[in-house]
Amino acid sequence: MITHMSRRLRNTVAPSMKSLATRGMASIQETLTELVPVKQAELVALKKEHGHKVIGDVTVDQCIGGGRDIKSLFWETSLLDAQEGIRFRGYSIPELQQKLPTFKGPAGQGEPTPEALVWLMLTDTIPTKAEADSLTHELYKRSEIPQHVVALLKSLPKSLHPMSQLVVGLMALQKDSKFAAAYASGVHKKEYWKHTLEDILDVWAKLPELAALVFSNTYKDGSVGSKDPSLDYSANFARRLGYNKPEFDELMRLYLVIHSDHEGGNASAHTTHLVGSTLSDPYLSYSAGLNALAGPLHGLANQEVLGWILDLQKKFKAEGKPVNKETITQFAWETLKSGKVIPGYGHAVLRKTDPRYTSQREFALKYLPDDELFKIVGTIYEVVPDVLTEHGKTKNPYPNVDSHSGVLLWHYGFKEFNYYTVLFGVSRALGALSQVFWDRALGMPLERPKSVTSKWILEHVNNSKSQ
Ligand code: HAX
Repeated sequence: MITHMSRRLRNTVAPSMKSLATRGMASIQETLTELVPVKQAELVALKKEHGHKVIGDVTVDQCIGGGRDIKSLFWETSLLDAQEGIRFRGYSIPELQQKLPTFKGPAGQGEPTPEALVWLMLTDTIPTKAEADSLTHELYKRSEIPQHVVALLKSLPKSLHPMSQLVVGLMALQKDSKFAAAYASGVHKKEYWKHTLEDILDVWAKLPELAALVFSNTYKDGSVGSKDPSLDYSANFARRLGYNKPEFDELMRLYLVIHSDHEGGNASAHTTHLVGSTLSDPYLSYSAGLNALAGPLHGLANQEVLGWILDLQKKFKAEGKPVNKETITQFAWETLKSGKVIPGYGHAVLRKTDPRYTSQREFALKYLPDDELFKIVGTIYEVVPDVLTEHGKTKNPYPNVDSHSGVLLWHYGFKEFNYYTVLFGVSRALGALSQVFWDRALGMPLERPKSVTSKWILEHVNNSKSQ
């Protein structure tokens, strides 16, 4: 309904842009210039008409239990359903694969590009191939990293976790924030979004470069592979990391698309949004989001999964036993009994197998069906849900996105698994900062929910009982 309203309003608000946008030739900046007043008007109408209506209650359990399912965040770019999984602007992952432009051409000629998905998340419209390509070009133009940041990253100890190195690099880039400069010069709040967009495009463009530098500084000689303007965002990222195979480029496209956004309540997205709500610029906001992503219950789970599988293999090899359903079951119970979680399983919202897991499994069935670790991941899936169900604690015994990503990378020789969360970090910027753009464009306020004490809760429930 909102999309229809957008189209109707768009036709009246900016007739001069209509012809360009209709022909699919407008740049991302031009398209958003047309769209922002439309979405602003829609939000005003939504608040005016429905602002007073109730969309949920809060229980004491929710208040002290991590806020599960409390509907108090506004997030436009994606929506997560507990049973079905994620939809980006209304499209499931298989639908994105059918509809979004690819590197080679229109939809269907391989994996969609993350640039095409970004266009969709920002504009609520499936881009033409020309539009997606224009964004690829825009990002390529902005990808250079200043020398002071290169030198800073080189000065860091190799033993500093790659995620911490990435955050240090991003924070150092903040010196060039166009939003911070515009704010300091007293720009009118109506103009914030334009400077925010500039920063966001810069951050997206430079993150793969930073990530490649972090990779090389940590594991290689500090030099990165060369980039090529005829390639897309994902293939250039792969080249910078030292990978040169079209199949790996396809994996990178899939990886960057599926990790980009998972509605607003996950810790990395929420943190980015929260920090951004103070008018911290996108560099500061997303650095905070990366710090949240670096926790083992969130993005770091992808490195933990690989470690878990390798430990399992090592243990049974040493004992002269095969890795099969029985030994994996034994290992899973040992993990649980030692007070640890089984990484890659469970979710705060999902109650079924994560469709991001399924899309990676389909990729593996297509490109690496006989890979040893892939087969182990399949066997883990056959036994761990039953183990977790018998264990009786987790609300969702099924695999999440992190349970599959590492083995795909490993197959292509990408074995530095302490680095895997950095790849997630490059991807999550796409969704979290698309929303930060809309936060600024819609003038979203400082985020400041109410906290209460245990004493307040007791008084409140006792008073409610007596009423
Ligand atoms: N292994 C063992 N125990 C688990 C578990 C798992 N995989 N998943 C949940 N549990 C336990 C919880 O630790 C909790 O135990 P306590 O009552 O002792 O605290 C209990 O089951 C209930 O938890 P829940 O309500 O099912 O899950 P939460 O919403 O609290 O937590 C987590 C969701 C993802 C953090 C959780 O499932 C987990 O720790 N999974 C393993 C780590 C992981 O894979 N994280 C990545 C998640 C996806 C993501 O964000 N990627 O970036």
